[in-house]
Amino acid sequence: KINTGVGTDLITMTRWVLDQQRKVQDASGDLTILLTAIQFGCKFVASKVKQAGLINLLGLTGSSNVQGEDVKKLDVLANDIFKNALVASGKCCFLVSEEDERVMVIEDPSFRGKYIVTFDPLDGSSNIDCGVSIGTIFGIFKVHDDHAPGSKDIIRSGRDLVAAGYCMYGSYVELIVSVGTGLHGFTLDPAIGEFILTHPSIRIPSRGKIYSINEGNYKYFDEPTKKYVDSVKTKYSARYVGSMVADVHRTVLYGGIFGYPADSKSKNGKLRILYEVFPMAYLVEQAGGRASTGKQDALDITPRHIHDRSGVWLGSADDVADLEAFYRA
Ligand code: AHM
Ligand code: MG
Repeated sequence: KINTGVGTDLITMTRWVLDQQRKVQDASGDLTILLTAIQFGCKFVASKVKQAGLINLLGLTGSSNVQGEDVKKLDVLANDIFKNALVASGKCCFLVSEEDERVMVIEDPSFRGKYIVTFDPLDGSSNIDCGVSIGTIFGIFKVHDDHAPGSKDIIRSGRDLVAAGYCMYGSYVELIVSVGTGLHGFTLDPAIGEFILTHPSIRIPSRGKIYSINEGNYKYFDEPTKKYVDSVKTKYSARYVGSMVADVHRTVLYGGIFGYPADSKSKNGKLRILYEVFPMAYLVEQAGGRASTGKQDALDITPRHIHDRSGVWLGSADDVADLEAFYRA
């Protein structure tokens, strides 16, 4: 090989997905096309996030989303960007977005495909206005029967995911994905506009030294959560961004535990099963970590409604096991 002093054989995400596709079940190229659309959405949103402070995208639109929370302009934009990109891919039949109360059904047969994408287009809304890391989270399911897609394809266990990922818009832009063959990280090279494989086969340390939870909710925590938090606070460091993508990303790279449990204020937790809990649980498991409600594996939940929530703990396998022990005691 000629040594030019710079890397000339970069593994872009598209190249990597094509490689994976030769190894996994989907040999049609459809998943590759779908992931290309998602990459495009992430790059588009990343550029808007960067400009947000300058071009007056910040602030409220005056409307609220289906959970009754204020919607920021950037959330709306990100939602539109991802919906347009996903529909245009021609590989989806249903889209479930945090920002839309109803499932988006792709009726046009020429644009309809076999995948269901669940996504939170811009998570971490409380951090948008101050320029702290935010992200996109997505999960991908496949319909049972191409000819008769229905609600049974959407309301299902997390074990049925065929792929998932998140993109963090932080001090750098990182797209973390799994298609069921481990967890891999790609960093956006802004100069060439490509996601480059920088973190192949990520493994979460089996034990960490960081706990990440909104301790301002302590008085609402149930007894096992209080006891667990009390047990780690004397020996671990506390880190909490308040953006799930940033908190999970740190947990994936450094180890430790992230939790947003169900408590007396948020009876079912805060995070949504289909597009927050499931994708993150899947990704963490792909890296050798664990995700649990405290009582069962998070991927084994089956939601009843598309916007259902659940408590979740995820991260290093030994740390999650410690937490679960408090629930069994
Ligand atoms: P959002 O979808 O409105 O942005 O809320 C989800 C976010 C997560 O990113 C984060 O883990 C959590 O809410 C933080 O909640 P809190 O501010 O209650 O600690
Ligand atoms: Mg969210």
